[in-house]
Amino acid sequence: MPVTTITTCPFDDQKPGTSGLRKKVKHFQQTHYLENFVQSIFASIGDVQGKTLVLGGDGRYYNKQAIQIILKMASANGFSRVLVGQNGILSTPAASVIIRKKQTFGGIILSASHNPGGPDEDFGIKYNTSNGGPAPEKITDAIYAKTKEISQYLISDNSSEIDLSQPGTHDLDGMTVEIIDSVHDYALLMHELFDFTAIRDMISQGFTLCFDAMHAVTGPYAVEILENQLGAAKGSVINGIPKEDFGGEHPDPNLVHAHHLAELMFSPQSPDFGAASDGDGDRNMIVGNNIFVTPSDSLAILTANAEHIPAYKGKILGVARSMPTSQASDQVAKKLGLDSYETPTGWKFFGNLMDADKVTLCGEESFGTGSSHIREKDGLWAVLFWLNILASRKESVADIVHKHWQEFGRNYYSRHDYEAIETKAANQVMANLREKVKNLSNTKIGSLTVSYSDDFCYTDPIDNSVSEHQGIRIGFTNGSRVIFRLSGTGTSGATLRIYYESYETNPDNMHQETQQALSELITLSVEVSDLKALTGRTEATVIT
Ligand code: G16
Repeated sequence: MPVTTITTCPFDDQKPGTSGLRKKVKHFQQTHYLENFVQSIFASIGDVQGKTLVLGGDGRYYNKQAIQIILKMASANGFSRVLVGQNGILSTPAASVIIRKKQTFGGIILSASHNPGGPDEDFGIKYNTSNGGPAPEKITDAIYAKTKEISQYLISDNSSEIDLSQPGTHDLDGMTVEIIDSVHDYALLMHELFDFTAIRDMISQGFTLCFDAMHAVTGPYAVEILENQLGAAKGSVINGIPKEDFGGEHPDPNLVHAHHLAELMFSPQSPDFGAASDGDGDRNMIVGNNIFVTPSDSLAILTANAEHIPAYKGKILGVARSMPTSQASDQVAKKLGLDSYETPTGWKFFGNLMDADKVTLCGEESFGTGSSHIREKDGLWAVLFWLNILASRKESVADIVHKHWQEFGRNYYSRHDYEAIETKAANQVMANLREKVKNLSNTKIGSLTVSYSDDFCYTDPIDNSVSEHQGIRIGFTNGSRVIFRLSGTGTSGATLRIYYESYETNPDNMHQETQQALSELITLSVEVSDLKALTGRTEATVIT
């Protein structure tokens, strides 16, 4: 086998963040940069000899080149087979489906998710283990340790490129490369989980929808499932062709970046249902005619309505949310007698709970919702879950949400992001807060009394692993919360995220404007954190 051993030196910035390693494309294109990280993955996941790997990405700029490099390295490191999505395309949830279905050793997903793409934008890489989920911290820590001591990597010196454009099988120095249909296995699983007949009937009776794929990976999946299989009118999927630069836009499904969809849903021309997904297809935004469903509410509503979905009826083992996600799902769990869990930010923390049959549904405020059908969040799955509920309840999105609030109370929720802050200043904000919260309990801030405040530390109930410094929490006696944390996915400077939540049970107060309802918390958060003095910032960059 023509294996070449290349001598290299460590880079000091290859610590995986919340979801793998994300950097600018040009950073990844530095000599040996990608290769060092890939070799560090292979060195950290056990014996790869004779094993099968899944490989694909969200189609962003540099996806195809990276795939050719990784194939040559997989071959040189001893993998026997790699399953690659056609044209290098695999949404993150589809990769998780394939890893699980084909029982592969693991998978490499190339994506910077909701971050912009293009030669001057972002690229990313992460490893998922055999359960189909993002590698847990013990593996990402091991990968990072390897990146700091790497001195060589292995790569095939075969100069030919594998044709990714057609399904088929190729040989790469004794390793089989199988180019597979990117959509097939995923669509099959969705068909097993949801009542396609009921959804198709609803659509044939005039129900209308708009799905914004944001020029990203979900386009082909959404066209196949929503238009071809469920009968939505042609053109119901917009921006459905994946582009390497996502059309120059930011493929992040929220009211700011999916504003065309938002404008449509709040106009007289609104269809009955709107949704969007992100760069790699794991996030979702749900919008009804004149109503935006917060991701936290969406998780709570899916949990409360699981009985409408045959595959989930009577089968919800528990529900988990990340710490900054609103407590709306806790209210549902309490009423339904389900266990609920609070984990740090990042999907990797849900995997252990699902593998141990503790939870079925989970979600994050950052437009991520999913279930134990895979080990990733799943944008289109959430859309189909909603469509199935709508087909079963025969009510509008707005009616379902309003009735939910009446029954469980409303958790007003918003996140304010302060992007590209100087890293030193952002670290100072967090360091000061860490000291401050030690002495806040029982004190009054404005009209509110602090009930608890801490730096969130999580002990995994399954393997007892401990994750510290997962965000500063200030909880008040009336159920409100303010949370501060630094993003682990950004690529320039630091992003400070401040999360706000208040809980309302009085039906007369359930229809306030969100920022208004949270205004006291917003003001006090800026004061408590000395934000202006330390960062010079007075306004959030993005509010979701
Ligand atoms: C952000 C979100 C997290 C999410 C993570 C990865 O992380 O806040 O909730 O788990 O992105 O999501 P994706 O894979 O869709 O990018 P952070 O650390 O930037 O807050």
